[in-house]
Amino acid sequence: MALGRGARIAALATIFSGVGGGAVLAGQVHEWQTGFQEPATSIMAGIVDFNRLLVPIIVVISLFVLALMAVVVFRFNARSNPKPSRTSHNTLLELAWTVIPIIILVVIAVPSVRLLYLQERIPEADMTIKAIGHQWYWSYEYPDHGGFAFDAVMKEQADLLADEPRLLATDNRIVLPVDTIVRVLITSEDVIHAWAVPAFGVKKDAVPGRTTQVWFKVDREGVYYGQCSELCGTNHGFMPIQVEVVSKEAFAAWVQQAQAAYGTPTTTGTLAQAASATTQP
Ligand SMILES: [Cu+2]
Repeated sequence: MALGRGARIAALATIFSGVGGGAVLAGQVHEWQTGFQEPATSIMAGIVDFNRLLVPIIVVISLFVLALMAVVVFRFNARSNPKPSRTSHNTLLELAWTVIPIIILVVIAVPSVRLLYLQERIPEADMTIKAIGHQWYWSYEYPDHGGFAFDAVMKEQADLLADEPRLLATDNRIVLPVDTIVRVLITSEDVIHAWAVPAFGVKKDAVPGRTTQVWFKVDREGVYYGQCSELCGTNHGFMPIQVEVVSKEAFAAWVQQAQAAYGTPTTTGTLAQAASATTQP
């Protein structure tokens, strides 16, 4: 589909305006994006930094190997090198091609394992929510706030608010407080899904019969979007995740409203949902 001139200029403006122009778009993809979304957690900032370390190393190694192959192809083919050398050992060279790769791997492994440790070691959480995957929507429970629960189904295009992106907005959004360590328990009631929010640097499989977990502490308020990231069936692409991060006061006010709106549940409700979900073909 051809973009109008206005849209193209807007897209370019977005690319070059960086953080400032991204303010509205924080937490979601934008046109012509090639890199990561702007990080909203320290973990995602760590992932961006690690990527910055890794890409130059990969590029240099790839170019070096390409250059070696070019030398072999052009200088040592049968025509340009009819009498091949019969050298079979070179201690210095053998030492170098063992030690240098080890050093490179250590340089990569240390920050990599450190980052993995920070991701996987769940700190003492200030609050916990539960995300449950269904074909094809997510439902959420707030066990620390009276245990209310709700479904989050993707909005049709006609229902979108002005600032909401297509295929990413949901009818009910998760609301969370800023600067709070949130633990998300993740499971599924039918097939394997995955709960992923790129700006938070989290992605974890939702496996039926198991509970997995992620944590994050969001630095700034805003609306963040994610998607199911495990092929889970026909509507896999239509079960987005929308998280609104607000001040602690606004969150407390929202909890009041949510408890009234979504009620207190609902072991029965959840079981009923489970039954209906599993009877689907
Ligand atoms: Cu899914």
